[in-house]
Amino acid sequence: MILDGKKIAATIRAELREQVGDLLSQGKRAPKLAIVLVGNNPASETYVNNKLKACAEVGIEAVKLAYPASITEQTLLNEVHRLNSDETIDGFIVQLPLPEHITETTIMSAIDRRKDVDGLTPENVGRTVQGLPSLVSATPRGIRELLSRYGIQTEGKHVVVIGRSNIVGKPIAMLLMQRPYLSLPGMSAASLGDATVTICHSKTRDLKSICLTADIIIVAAGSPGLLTAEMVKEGATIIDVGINRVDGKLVGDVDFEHVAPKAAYITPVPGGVGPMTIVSLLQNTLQAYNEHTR
Ligand code: BQF
Repeated sequence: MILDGKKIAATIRAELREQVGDLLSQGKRAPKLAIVLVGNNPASETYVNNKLKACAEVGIEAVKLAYPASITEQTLLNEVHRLNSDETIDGFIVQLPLPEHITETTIMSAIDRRKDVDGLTPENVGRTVQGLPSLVSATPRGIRELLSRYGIQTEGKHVVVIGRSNIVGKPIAMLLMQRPYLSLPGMSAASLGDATVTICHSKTRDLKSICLTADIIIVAAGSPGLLTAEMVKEGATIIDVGINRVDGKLVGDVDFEHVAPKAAYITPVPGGVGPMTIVSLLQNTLQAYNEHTR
């Protein structure tokens, strides 16, 4: 069965639109997101446009703040500080990747955790790991929401995560391992967690044997066709986080054609995790608004 992220994301946007509508009819202002974009990477521009369009659909105000690739780290830091203290902005993101001369962790660390709707500050990552209320990184939040809405349980399951990034691999592993009662606000119905998680990466030996023991495989490696059918147990659930352009086509990290027949559930690319990532950003923005607007 295909996990239809595009459809679930549309459902969640409709829910968010209602929630924002309720705020407005109570005489409150709309939530507002700012997106900082540095340089002119075409993929980043597409992602930012996806975010702006999704905000417009649910009634979240959004502004794009574009800067040349030549911006200094200090000027960008000043911009982050300005956004931290701008009371009209509920949350903001700095679109990644940043140009080589800017250190991403320096910028992320400067963001006020209450406005960190990408969930990438050390404070939010730490709070997420400790099971404290936090803003959760958008892709992991989206994956959890997708599993939850399809009623896919994780308790006692072996989850193999391929990829150890701060944005996807590390946080999704932590979240699915966590005791669910420590789980975070804004989550729907089924609580996810209590999984046994193995994190694999480019230096992992015998990835195939490890994957063959997995009930759920989450692939976030950025390597097209990495997960093949011979690595997958019959009836496994496959979550493909990869976004690669091959011959002008968008493909994931999974050899979808051959893996899909063995999988109980599988996400497509496009239309799987990607749309869930976008909608999670909107959920995080509404969460930031609700937690800090009186
Ligand atoms: C879809 C991203 C790598 C590096 C930085 C929908 C998106 C993608 C695909 C999207 C991504 C990937 C985003 C689909 C945002 C996800 O239909 O499959 C939406 O816009 N994404 C990003 O902001 O930065 C990235 C991937």
